[in-house]
Amino acid sequence: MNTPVRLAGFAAAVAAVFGVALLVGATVGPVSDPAGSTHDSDHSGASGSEDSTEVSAAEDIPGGLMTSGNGYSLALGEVNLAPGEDRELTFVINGPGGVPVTEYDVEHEKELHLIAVRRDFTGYQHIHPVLDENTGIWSADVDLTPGTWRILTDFVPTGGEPLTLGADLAVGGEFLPAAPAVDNRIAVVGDYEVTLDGDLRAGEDATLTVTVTKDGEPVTDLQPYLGAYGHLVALRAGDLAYLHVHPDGTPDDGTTRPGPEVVFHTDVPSAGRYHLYLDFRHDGVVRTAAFTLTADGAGDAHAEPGVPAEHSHSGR
Ligand SMILES: [Cu+2]
Repeated sequence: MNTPVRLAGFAAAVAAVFGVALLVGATVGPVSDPAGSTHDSDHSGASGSEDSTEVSAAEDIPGGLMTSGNGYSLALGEVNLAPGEDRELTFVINGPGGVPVTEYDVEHEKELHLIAVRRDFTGYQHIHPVLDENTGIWSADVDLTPGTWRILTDFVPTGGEPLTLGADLAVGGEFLPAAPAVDNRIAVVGDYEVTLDGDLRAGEDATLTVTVTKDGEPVTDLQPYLGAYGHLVALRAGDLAYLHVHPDGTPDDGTTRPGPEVVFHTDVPSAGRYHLYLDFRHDGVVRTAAFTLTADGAGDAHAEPGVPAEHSHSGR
């Protein structure tokens, strides 16, 4: 019962902080009324408008930025890991009422996708932890270098909405933060060279095409991985927001070719730099190609309240 109220308040707070006009639909007009927004509790009794409010509020915030959302929370077993090689990472997803979730829907062939990315983007792992269905405890072996990592969990609790929750994890040891990234459209992974074509523009649908070659020859026999010929993750520099990327076509649709090109669709919310990680499978091995792209456009509408958007460009 509290969730819709809390989300409505949160949505209003976001609107107030960022000056964003939330697309919450006509039924929730009072949210955009500054006078009554943050304390408006009328929605809790207005059955029928609650669902649209919840969904819209969730859609306006990119995934992975929050540790708790929609009544679910990510709780890491340890938030500081000692230096060493392999480590076991454990966590639970607590659901409504604080009870660990034990049932998940399968999405992209797995019940939960875990992305571990070092905050300076020098490390990335996409792994699939194992669930103890009795306790709700997930566990995975990770091999993380020293530094601060973001752990992102992408899942669908059975009966709930798709959700990506994130939490920081510190790994002990000496480390040197990497220099800021530069744009990079060509990734070399062993004998493979992968190029990325297409441009990102804030708030607009983008088509990204990756082309895989091995020893200079186009690869035409990519193997399915997670229900597609590639799996692409996009993370926003600065806050590591986790953005949805959809593959164009599936291996069994009769038209999608197994390389050398794989096409994806995405929609980034703001201008600025993004890090993209492509997992692809060939000769039975999954490899990861990393790219960096800068989105242009007027997507930095999240300027300070009352400050004209032009002012945010004064440093350029
Ligand atoms: Cu996965």
